[in-house]
Amino acid sequence: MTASAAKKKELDSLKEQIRHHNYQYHVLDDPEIPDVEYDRLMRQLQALEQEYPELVTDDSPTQRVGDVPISAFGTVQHQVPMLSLDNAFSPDELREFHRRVTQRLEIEGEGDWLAYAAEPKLDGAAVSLLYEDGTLRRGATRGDGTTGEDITHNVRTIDAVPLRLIGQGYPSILEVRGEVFMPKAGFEAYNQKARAAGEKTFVNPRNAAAGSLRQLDPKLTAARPLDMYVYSVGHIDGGNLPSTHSEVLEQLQEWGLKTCPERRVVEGVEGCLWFYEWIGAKRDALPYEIDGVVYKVNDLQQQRELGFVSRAPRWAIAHKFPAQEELTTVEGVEFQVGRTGAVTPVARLKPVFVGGVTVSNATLHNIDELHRKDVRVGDTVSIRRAGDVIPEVVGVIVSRRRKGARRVNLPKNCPVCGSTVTREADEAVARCSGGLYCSAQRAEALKHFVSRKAMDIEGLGAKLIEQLVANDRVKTPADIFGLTRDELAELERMGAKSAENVIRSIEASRSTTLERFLYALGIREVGEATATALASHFGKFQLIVNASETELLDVPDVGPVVASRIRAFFDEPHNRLVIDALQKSGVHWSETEPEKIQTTGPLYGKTFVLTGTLSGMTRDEARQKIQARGGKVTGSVSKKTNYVVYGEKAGSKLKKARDLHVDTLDEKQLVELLEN
Ligand code: 5U1
Repeated sequence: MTASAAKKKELDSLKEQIRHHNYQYHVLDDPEIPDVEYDRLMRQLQALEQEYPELVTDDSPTQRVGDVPISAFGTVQHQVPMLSLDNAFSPDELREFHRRVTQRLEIEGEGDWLAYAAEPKLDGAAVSLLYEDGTLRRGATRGDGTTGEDITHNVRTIDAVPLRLIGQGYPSILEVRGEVFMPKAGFEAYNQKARAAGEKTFVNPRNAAAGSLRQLDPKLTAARPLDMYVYSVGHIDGGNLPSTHSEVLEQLQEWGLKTCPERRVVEGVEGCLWFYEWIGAKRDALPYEIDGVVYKVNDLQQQRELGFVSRAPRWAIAHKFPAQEELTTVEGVEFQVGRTGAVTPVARLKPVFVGGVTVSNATLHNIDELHRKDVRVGDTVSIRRAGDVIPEVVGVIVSRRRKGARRVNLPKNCPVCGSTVTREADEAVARCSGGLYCSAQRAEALKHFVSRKAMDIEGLGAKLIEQLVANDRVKTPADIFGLTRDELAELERMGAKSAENVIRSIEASRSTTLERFLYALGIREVGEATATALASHFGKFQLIVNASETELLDVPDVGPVVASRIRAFFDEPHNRLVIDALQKSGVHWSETEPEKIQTTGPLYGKTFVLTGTLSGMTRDEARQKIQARGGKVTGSVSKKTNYVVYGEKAGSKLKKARDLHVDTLDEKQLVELLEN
């Protein structure tokens, strides 16, 4: 073999391996190797390709993101039209559809055995992918169903879209269709980042997907967290497919294309309705947004018999969920004050039924967002309520704006306590400077204090706290422990029995744990995990109160910002008074010895950061082992860090380690170091 033939062989083998791992990771959601190993393979391939540019092929895993933006989208003619779906909005409309199907197929009786393939209807953008001899040649939008736009450069950047099919037996021409979507987590994270940076947010995951695909620069698309499920086949040539829709999808999955895992074959209308209920119950927990379900006659021969009407097949229907977006009018904009003083604009709305509930308030997030969307009192706005997410104003229907619609500005003073509202230069959030003088902040702090994961005082709900704060009966958390049954019984919506129950919960909450107590204090940036880490590191409350920022940085998960917030909290005399009062009123917990910080041992003087999931031990066990040998484990990577230990799905800390040239250890290397 010549040298270059040997290199080509090596290159092909690397590409094959990477394709296999892409499939395991993106399609089957079952990675076989850690991310770092995948990165190594990828880097090996890149290095080889750099050395032998003549061996770079279009379907190489390194060639997802092109260098050059395109100047305009070309058009694509769909050989087989991309159809749309008829909708059913009720079980009766679904029954009507089934009746039409059975009648056309000349099925006698109810046809309640007829097989339908049922799938979620994703809220994304329909896309066609064309494979020639297994290589992705073209990606296109649906357009008007006949003519779409060429978005090949962008679909190539989506990890779930294979640049080459795997396995065998695919037709020489295989065109598949499916939905490109932005998973909920990616959508929320993108919007949060955009909001904080004062940039435009996406109105919903569908726009996010469609907008991302319509970028001229593929680098922009590559930075968006897009995914794709395929759900049908368009044009094929030079090959055969199975005879039912469900088997076709299984076959596509075997060739490396990703299909929605939440799909079932069901029988008749009752089966379809079962699926609708089943997926509806799971809807909020699904990682992607759906707006209904799709039922398709499963047998492809029957599909052909049924045919089409205008642009929609007679063999499929979308059963829609109630709308998640609706129009209504803004009756006012008020500013709410949260636990940490954040002043948030909230639109008061003419009540509207959306996403299954009546909505009369919607968040506008912050004043910049309100101004960017230019929401005015009197405007007609689109409201979105998806799952258990707080309803939000998507945008204004400017064409319906009436004369005199009133603009809204950030108040100079807190609407609750009158203290000055301030805003730091680099923050989108404005805050009331009143601290615990502000009754709104007090009420929110108290609601947090009694909440389930904090002191867990059952029965002391939001309404009750608001009453107690309004009549100045409770000013600080310590006052809760002085409440009597009789005074509670006199409050609105309380009786002797409920008052008795609340008193009993207050009583029980006196005996708590150090981590719950720390969390209950509501220190900014100290969530449950940090409270637990502080408690197990220091063991004793007073040690935390007295800890310097440097000592706090020794706690895993505590970085400089968190350390300074903790220090500032305990430096505030007012907070110390409240803590004293709480302890005097009998709030107590058991304490432990602080974790031993060794001053000797083979790892003495070395600082470690742990990231990702380890397989042979938990991160906590790894921390204990390092500490037992004199090492220190901290939560954030800096130039002073000696080692970053990474497990699977390691994230930004590993990247930071590489950026700062900090040594990294995988689990095996850590074990070796511990054994030395
Ligand atoms: N899940 C799914 N969504 N969706 C959309 N299947 C599906 N099928 C479609 C469309 C437009 O059309 C086929 C019936 C061709």
